Amino acid sequence: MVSWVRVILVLMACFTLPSIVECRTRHYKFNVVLRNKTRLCHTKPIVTVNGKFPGPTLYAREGDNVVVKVTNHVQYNVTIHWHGIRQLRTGWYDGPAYITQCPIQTGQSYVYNFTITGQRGTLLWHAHILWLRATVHGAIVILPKLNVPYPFPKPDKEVVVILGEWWNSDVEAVINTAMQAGLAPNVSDAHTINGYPGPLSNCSTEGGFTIQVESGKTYMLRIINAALNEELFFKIAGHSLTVVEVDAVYTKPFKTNTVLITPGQTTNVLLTADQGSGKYLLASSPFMDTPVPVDNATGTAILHYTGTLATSATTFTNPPPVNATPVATSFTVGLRSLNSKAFPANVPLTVDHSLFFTVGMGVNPCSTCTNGSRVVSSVNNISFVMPRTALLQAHYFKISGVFTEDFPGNPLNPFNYTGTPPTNLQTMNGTRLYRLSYNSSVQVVLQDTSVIAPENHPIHLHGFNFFAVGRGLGNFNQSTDPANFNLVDPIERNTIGVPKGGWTAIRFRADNPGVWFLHCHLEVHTTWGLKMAFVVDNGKGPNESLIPPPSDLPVC
Ligand SMILES: *[C@@H]1O[C@H](CO)[C@@H](O)[C@H](O)[C@H]1NC(C)=O
Ligand SMILES: *[C@@H]1O[C@H](CO)[C@@H](O)[C@H](O)[C@H]1NC(C)=O
Ligand SMILES: *[C@@H]1O[C@H](CO)[C@@H](O)[C@H](O)[C@H]1NC(C)=O
Ligand SMILES: *[C@@H]1O[C@H](CO)[C@@H](O)[C@H](O)[C@H]1NC(C)=O
Ligand SMILES: *[C@@H]1O[C@H](CO)[C@@H](O)[C@H](O)[C@H]1NC(C)=O
Ligand SMILES: *[C@@H]1O[C@H](CO)[C@@H](O)[C@H](O)[C@H]1NC(C)=O
Ligand SMILES: *[C@@H]1O[C@H](CO)[C@@H](O)[C@H](O)[C@H]1NC(C)=O
Ligand SMILES: *[C@@H]1O[C@H](CO)[C@@H](O)[C@H](O)[C@H]1NC(C)=O
Ligand SMILES: *[C@@H]1O[C@H](CO)[C@@H](O)[C@H](O)[C@H]1NC(C)=O
Ligand SMILES: *[C@@H]1O[C@H](CO)[C@@H](O)[C@H](O)[C@H]1NC(C)=O
Ligand SMILES: *[C@@H]1O[C@H](CO)[C@@H](O)[C@H](O)[C@H]1NC(C)=O
Ligand SMILES: *[C@@H]1O[C@H](CO)[C@@H](O)[C@H](O)[C@H]1NC(C)=O
Ligand SMILES: [Cu+2]
Repeated sequence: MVSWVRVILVLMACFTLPSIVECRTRHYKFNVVLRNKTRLCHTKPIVTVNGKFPGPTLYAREGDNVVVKVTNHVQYNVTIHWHGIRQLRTGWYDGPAYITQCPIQTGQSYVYNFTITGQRGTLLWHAHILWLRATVHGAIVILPKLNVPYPFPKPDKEVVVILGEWWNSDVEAVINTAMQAGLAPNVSDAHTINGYPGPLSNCSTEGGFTIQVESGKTYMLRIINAALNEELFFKIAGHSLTVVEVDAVYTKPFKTNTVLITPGQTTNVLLTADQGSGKYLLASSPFMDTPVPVDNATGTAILHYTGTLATSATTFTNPPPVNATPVATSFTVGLRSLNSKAFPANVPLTVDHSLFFTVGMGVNPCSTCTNGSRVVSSVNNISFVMPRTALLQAHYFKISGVFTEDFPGNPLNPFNYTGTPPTNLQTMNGTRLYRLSYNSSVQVVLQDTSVIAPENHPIHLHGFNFFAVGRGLGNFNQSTDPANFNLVDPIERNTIGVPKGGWTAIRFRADNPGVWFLHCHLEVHTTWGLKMAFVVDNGKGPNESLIPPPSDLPVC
């Protein structure tokens, strides 16, 4: 009897929030459905998971097996990416369409099944096809293993804060129109916090997100940037924030008034409710230090002290100017890995593959486009062409003709990347991959170019965390810059902003066999071709090979 009660308790607990009961497997059902939502006084159908915007939070503990059955009830092809989850040997469940899987077509289902190994903190899940992630996204909360404390004082309460965007138009129409014209797409109409533009929106029927706090208590905000196209500043009037974790990696506590968070990044901050009472504005605003159009509306929410009258005035805060490079830089360079005994920073100290990738724009001819040309993006001058067969299947089943393994490790035609651009701005097209042997150590210098205009690019690597060992403005100099690398406690993460007109050096160990996407997390740049992939060989030992594909893997 007692054991049955326990079994029922375990099952109940494993379908809901993590509790005192230990779970090994957590099951979720994601139904992808259309729902009408109203924001900015404007109603339109959006693609959602389970009808929610943002979608449901996925809770797990480090070490758990997570099983999510995704069923597609909309007219679009769908895939879901578990952004930042290592997916050790389970690349079939990573999610980017045509990279690790064919899409889940209308009426079909696919069961994602992965184990969370060596990670704890906040990540996000999102659609990884078309521009669906504008509305198909949600939080992944990975608690430490049972009875393992945080390496900082336990907060009294935790709150998920998802920063996003809202378009009054259909997002697929926005990008399709832009691609036909060969021009930049429209920017969003509002920034949102947990789905709402907030109390400053001029639409009186708008709700907004409110965090209720009690004076003297400490809160942990799990902040996620789920926006498509904009890096964001986040701040709270009258309160400072202490960063303790980014991209599910603990950091040295870092106190700041303003957080910078790029699309795809996550940041846990501690907030002490150190004011006696009142209402304080939370603000989410864009960071863009290149003069291109941005949605400059500020997304807002309210920090509300218990006992404060709803009618009392809100303390406001001015967001940094949109081009506040110094604010962005001081945040970025202030972050360090915790690098404690329990959570060491295992930075590769030697380099087997030393790669240099330019990231930036290009212009290709297009006779049907508005201007006779189209804006494109590239890595090492190659605009990545999406295959029709998923790359991981092609790799595993040795299907030829889908990709080549000749992605150049260095630019074919070096130029002054941050000086006057070459006169010929055209790019090559190709589905080229770079091959890495198992467990080799890799350094990639990501160098922005000034083609069209220098711009900050948040680059995301699938399947790995990397260490951001160096950063600078201008052109990377191989003979002088490596001497200044931080190989002791550099920040470890899965997405990093390459500074405008500068470079960032990352290092990782290729200990995860499969095919792994690297791309700009500004969706417009990904669409334009700023993406490539690594193919990582199997190792020789046990547990060093990609697992066989599941029987329900979608086909193209
Ligand atoms: C959204 O609302 C419109 C107008 O009321 C209605 O025609 C449509 O069926 C609704 N769509 C969804 C997905 O609920
Ligand atoms: C108020 O909202 C309407 C409807 O979204 C919009 O057209 C208008 O520009 C907004 N005005 C201001 C001042 O934000
Ligand atoms: C998930 O994968 C594990 C390991 O491959 C396997 O044992 C388990 O049966 C799978 N679960 C589901 C629900 O497919
Ligand atoms: C883009 O914005 C312009 C100007 O606001 C608007 O007229 C147009 O309909 C928008 N295009 C799409 C595809 O939403
Ligand atoms: C926001 O952008 C619009 C259009 O790009 C511009 O007219 C307006 O001045 C900007 N507002 C601010 C506060 O920068
Ligand atoms: C069209 O091309 C010209 C010349 O390259 C450029 O100056 C202009 O900005 C382009 N127009 C748009 C809308 O991009
Ligand atoms: C590259 O261009 C920049 C900006 O014009 C210039 O300052 C720098 O000296 C150039 N570097 C080289 C190596 O020519
Ligand atoms: C990029 O490739 C195109 C097409 O082959 C070529 O015309 C152009 O010169 C290349 N640019 C650079 C910087 O390599
Ligand atoms: C790449 O494809 C575009 C069309 O998308 C074309 O305009 C361009 O010429 C192609 N470049 C090469 C080098 O083939
Ligand atoms: C990978 O390489 C590191 C550094 O050389 C080594 O410590 C580790 O044992 C290797 N792992 C495997 C699985 O070979
Ligand atoms: C790198 O720096 C050294 C020393 O300052 C300088 O001599 C060299 O020209 C630089 N190389 C490049 C490519 O800028
Ligand atoms: C969905 O994906 C399949 C497989 O790649 C493809 O054949 C089909 O055209 C796609 N459907 C849509 C609506 O894009
Ligand atoms: Cu970019």
